[in-house]
Amino acid sequence: MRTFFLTFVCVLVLHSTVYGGQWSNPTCAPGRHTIVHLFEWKRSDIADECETFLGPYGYCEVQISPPNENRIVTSPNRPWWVRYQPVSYKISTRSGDENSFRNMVERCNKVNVRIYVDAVVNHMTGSGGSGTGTGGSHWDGGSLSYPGVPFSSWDFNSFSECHSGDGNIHNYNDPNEVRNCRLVSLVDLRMSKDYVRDKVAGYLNHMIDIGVAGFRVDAAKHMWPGDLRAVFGRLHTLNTKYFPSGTQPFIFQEVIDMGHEAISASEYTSFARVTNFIYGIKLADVFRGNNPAKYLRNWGEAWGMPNTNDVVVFIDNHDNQRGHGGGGGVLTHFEHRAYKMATEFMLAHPYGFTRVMSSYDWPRNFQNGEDKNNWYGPPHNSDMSIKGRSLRSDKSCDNGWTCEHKWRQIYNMVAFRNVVMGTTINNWWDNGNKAIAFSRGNKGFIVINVDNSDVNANLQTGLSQGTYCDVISGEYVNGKCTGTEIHVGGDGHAHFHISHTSEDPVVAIHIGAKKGSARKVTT
Ligand code: LAG
Ligand code: CA
Repeated sequence: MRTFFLTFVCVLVLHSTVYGGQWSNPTCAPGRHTIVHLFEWKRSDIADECETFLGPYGYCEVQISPPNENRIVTSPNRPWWVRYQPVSYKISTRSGDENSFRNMVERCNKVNVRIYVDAVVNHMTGSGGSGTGTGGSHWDGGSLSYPGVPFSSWDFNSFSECHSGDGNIHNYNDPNEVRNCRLVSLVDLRMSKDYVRDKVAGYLNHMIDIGVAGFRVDAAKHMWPGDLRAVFGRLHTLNTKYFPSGTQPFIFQEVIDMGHEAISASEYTSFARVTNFIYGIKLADVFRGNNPAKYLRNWGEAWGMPNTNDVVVFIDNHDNQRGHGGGGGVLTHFEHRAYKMATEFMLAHPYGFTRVMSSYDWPRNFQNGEDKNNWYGPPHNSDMSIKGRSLRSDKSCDNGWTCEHKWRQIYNMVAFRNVVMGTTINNWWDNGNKAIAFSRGNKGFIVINVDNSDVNANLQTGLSQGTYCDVISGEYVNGKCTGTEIHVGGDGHAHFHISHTSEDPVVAIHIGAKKGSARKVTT
């Protein structure tokens, strides 16, 4: 009897290891599978971008910079990071006011592109100082007064919750300190209080009702999983003007877990997704040629990463591309050749829910390994308003905006991912070193050469006979390939020659860019 009971319990435990929580399902329109982070963009530019580019090219959704009122810092002059210092939950920032926000949400949803909001709810401004925020609300970081919400000193963690001595976080091996003390001196909300939970949920619900489809939760590691669950439990389902009734928002939590701290990402994955920070670090190693690409054969959970349904993956984000939040070492647009390869691999591979970064340029200034200019805000006009992104004829951006999401090699792989979704990796090939290839079922095939010799090989693609357009060197338009053509024979084989000195040593083909059939960017 006892053995039976124990077995029964064990089976139950095994079965309860299900992946993907209540808020883990991406809320994309059908056939779309990738987020683009339009870091610091103006609302009106995002709306235009949804209509003219993101909709037609198959992106699922935009992660937008925090829309709520923030502190104004003029020394240094309007750094990007002030957007992570909330003053109130009024929608009013340099990116736009509530009207422009509503307009953006409506126009993007109409063309099947969703909006995910970067939610900064762990803290308010830095301690000390006072002033007026971007929406005209007063704030005082000394007396802890934020009348725009309103929050007062009762709503913040104090020395009764935080025992670090000076109130700041120092010891990342103490979960209590990480969650109840101040992150880089930012005044820490007491989320154990119902009042605070209600105010935060009220802010998120306001945006859900307008039509947003999900949230990136900033600094989630610095909040108790139970508190977050309690806030998420108060959220409305999505606006039925755009979504089936009963749809839950998609939530991914920023938990920087490199595997050597007391807090682990797994504390958060039973209810929503987490950002996978190890992912970009490991791929940087491979695509800089420091770890042979052949090892990517079992890329995914086998590399010590969380379950595929529990993560959002990315090559770089707005923090680690400039040495903040989890540090540097990742590939960025500054290292464009390896960056494109890593992004192409990410989008071709089934692991995780993918996010593409879209940045602006800044003049890096390294002194003793540290970039002294990593505070630079977005391109701006002389009155400090954010500059619009102008467009060049090849779709790329100007005015200081990098727009990685509009690089042909990247947006064509966003479509590749849509077209092959639901298939597994087959027909793996490698040269025993740094050149690899694989198919996604019988729908797509990619060859990547990180090696220092050419790939010159006849490979099994798994695809049906015909002529395919390589979507890295060009694309499929008006029935023609603007780049290289790849001929797949009746036996599924095709010949690939990829020079190791090419700027883009990659070939990718899929059934949505096969000559003679309909062009497809979604399914
Ligand atoms: C994050 N993770 O949990 C981001 O990875 C991190 O980049 C965010 O900080 C943080 N959450 C808070 O949302 C960013 C900048 C910081 C900046 C902070 C507040 O990385 O450098 O701090 O936003 O604007 C700045 C100064 C600090 C100062 C603080 C308060 O850099 O020196 O103590 O403001 O005044
Ligand atoms: Ca906290």
